[in-house]
Amino acid sequence: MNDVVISGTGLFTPPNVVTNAELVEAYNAYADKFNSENAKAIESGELEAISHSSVEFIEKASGIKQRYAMYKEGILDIDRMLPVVPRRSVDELSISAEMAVAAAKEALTQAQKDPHEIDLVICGSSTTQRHWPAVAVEIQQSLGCTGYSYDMSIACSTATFAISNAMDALLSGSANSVLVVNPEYVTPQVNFRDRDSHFIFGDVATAVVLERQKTAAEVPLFRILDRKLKTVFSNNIRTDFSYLTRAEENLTLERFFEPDQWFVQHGRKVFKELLPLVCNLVTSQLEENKVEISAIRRMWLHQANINMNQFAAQKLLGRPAEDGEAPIILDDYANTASAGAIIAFHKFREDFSPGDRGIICSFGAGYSIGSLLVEKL
Ligand code: CO8
Repeated sequence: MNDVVISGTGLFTPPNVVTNAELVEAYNAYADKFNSENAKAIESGELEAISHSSVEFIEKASGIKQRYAMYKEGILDIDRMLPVVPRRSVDELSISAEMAVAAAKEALTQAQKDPHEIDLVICGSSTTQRHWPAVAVEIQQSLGCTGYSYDMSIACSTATFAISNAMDALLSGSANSVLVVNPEYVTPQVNFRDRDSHFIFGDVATAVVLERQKTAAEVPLFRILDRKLKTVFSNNIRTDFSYLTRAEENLTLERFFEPDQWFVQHGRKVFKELLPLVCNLVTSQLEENKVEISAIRRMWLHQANINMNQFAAQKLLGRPAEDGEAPIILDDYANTASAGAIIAFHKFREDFSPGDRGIICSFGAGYSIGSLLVEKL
């Protein structure tokens, strides 16, 4: 029998808050400056004027009220609109590792596990700090974990896909206790000059400890009854930022700041195309496991957009979700890529009783969808 359990979760919240009002004020000042500096070209029709952003739009269209940032300085400076990220020496912990280690410590404490009992660390993130050495190995060393570790990425579904990998390792016997960490240091990849997306993301890190029930301490446990993964190619959420940019012909510094080097999406298309895929996947997962939707107490959904979550929950339940059935953390954290569903699970599960079931479901770029059917033991 599959006896893989989640025995602990952790959350690291960065120290700085950036509100919608602050972001919009900076964006609008940038737009005014751009429009006045390009007045002639705009008047002649050569360039289009940039419209203002609005706090009301952001909250209504996304449900986001604020986000957290590891480094706030620079984000609101209209001549920069990027965090000022201090360069760290190779002897210091990298930013992603620092965030992950903080979340991991909470998850390990919850699971009552010593770091040396962890023999696999999977670091999953949409925004990998570097390619090698794997950040997971750095985290493994910093915590004092044994065994092996690796990095992986499948955008917003990275956490659920990483948990699925952890299950494979536990069930095959290649690991006995797994730490999955998701440091999402996303603000440096956000184009704060883009009206459609300047408000979407925030920084955070989450962590999950997984093991087999027989090794777990007497702590609240969630058994993973089933996991289901799916990917379908789409260009609607994309970044072309890569080491290849540096090797392009006719390279200039400006090239690194062109639109395709940032996060880019066609939000409406994503909304329309991804939701049916998500609902079909969860519905078929429940059918395959002979679980009625009425037996699902909570859905910890990916946190990209409040309207999207309400739509998905209503479609699956056949009625609007009631309080607590599909909790939202977007207002506080914004979209934190792969960490969103795990933040919701971390914050909203204490009221579960033995036998209660829920779904942790992520969805995002790729497209990628990962759904975990869990039961409180
Ligand atoms: N202020 C005021 N008005 C605005 C603004 C703004 N900031 N932005 C757009 N508008 C205007 C538009 O111009 C448009 O005006 P008009 O009707 O006159 O043309 C109007 O508002 C409506 O625009 P939209 O149709 O685009 O607005 P929507 O209601 O669709 O909301 C959203 C836009 C919020 C983007 C919405 O479409 C959405 O959230 N869609 C789902 C997106 C999604 O789930 N994406 C997943 C992304 S996460 C992921 O997988 C990425 C992982 C990688 C992470 C990397 C991190 C950097």
